Amino acid sequence: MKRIILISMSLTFILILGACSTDPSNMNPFQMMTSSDDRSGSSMMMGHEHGNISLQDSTGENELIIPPILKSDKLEGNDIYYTIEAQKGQTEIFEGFQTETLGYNSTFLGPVMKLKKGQTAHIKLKNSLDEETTFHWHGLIIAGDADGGPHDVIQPGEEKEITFDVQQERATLWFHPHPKGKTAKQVFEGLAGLMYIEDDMDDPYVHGENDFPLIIQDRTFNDQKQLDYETVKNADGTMGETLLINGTLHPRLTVNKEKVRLRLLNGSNMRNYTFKLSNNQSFQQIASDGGLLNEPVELTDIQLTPSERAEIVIDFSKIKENEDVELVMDDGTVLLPFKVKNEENKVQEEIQKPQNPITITKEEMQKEVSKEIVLFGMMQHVTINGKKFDMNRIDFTQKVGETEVWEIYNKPDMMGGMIHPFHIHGTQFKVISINGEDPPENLQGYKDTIALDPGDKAKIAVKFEQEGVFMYHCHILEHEDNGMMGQIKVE
Ligand SMILES: [Cu+2]
Repeated sequence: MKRIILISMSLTFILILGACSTDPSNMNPFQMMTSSDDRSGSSMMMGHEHGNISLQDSTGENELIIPPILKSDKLEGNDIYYTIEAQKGQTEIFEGFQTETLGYNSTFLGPVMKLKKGQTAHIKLKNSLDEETTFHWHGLIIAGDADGGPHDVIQPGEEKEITFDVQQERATLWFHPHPKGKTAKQVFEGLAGLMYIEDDMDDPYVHGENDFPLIIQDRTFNDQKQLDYETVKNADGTMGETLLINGTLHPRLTVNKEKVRLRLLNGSNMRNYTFKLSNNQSFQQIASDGGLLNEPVELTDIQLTPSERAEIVIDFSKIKENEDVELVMDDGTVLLPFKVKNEENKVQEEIQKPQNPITITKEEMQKEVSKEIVLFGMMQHVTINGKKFDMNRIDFTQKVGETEVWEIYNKPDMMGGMIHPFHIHGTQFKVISINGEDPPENLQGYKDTIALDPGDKAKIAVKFEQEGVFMYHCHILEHEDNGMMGQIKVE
């Protein structure tokens, strides 16, 4: 194993050297090698061993911070008004230290914005940063001009209002910046918030009581406990040794002996997580990126790549007295110890299914492939269909309301390659097959991101409900910033 790593590292080195001699804008290869040495730990990637930093266990000394629900500015019938402000600030992540951070309506991360199917949302976007940014609604079905892609830049000190109809089923979505070449840095520094789409159906879970969002991120802090992105960045995705959940260092979560819903969001720049419970207890996945699955799926572990979400329900009434249970990674890294209160077991109703969960039909999923996407490369040399992102080039077109079948291929490179999470803006798609096989049950719901292992070929059924220019890209944020992105014009 060690030899393979050595060979793979020297190959990386040769590749980097070769690359740098042709492209003077690349990072200094020695800098890259030194910033990535002594990085080890569980294998998050296939092939590329460099850049892998192991994550420190959570000691559980701090109770998890629960993001507040954002108060609307106004609610008039079906019209709801919100203000989202991107701002700079200082946050006490480490006791006794002030860390320079970014946040939405706060100094770090952001609140939960709730929208209801059928509402018209009016969102005032304010940029109080000292750099340009955009406001992208990840997973939201929305027109291209309100989607917050790299075209929709808001300059420092400026504001803009967007209006859209909420037309999708209940789901856990999120929002983050998407400025060209700067997404990774701004997310790393703290810009990320949650958006819950709701409907009129009863939901037995209560935010902060037995319904908890978990924004899972890894970060590197310097000796002064600052986030110094320029020093720690990695062109294949920046990892850190410090785990933050909802911005909480060493989090723990106190729960009752009852069913608890966790809304997991992998908000990391590049790290993949396979989540499980330390006692190997199973849990139910009830929702994926785009909302509720047709049926809950019983699992003992679940992988989420950057930007993917899953809603899971854990039954804590099954925990024995004095049993320690933790949310862990597949390598045993402790992410979130649970403190189970020995209170009466509450009876909880099952969550109701949405009325109309299907918008892409089985027949539409039988169509021939009409778009082929090839993901390839590493570091600065990532491409889609052999090309780098060009804001002035439209790569594909598609008609509004028409379902097409896209084939996505993660083409291996000489070192094997790595997992690329492929994301499409402005829509929720269905996975038809992965390498010719039916997707696992928990990938049969609506998705906006699909993780592809090297060599994987997936077919997905994609329909856009709204017009405009939309991005599709790798959600390793540094790959996105390095041009692993294309544009589709929907008309
Ligand atoms: Cu990628």
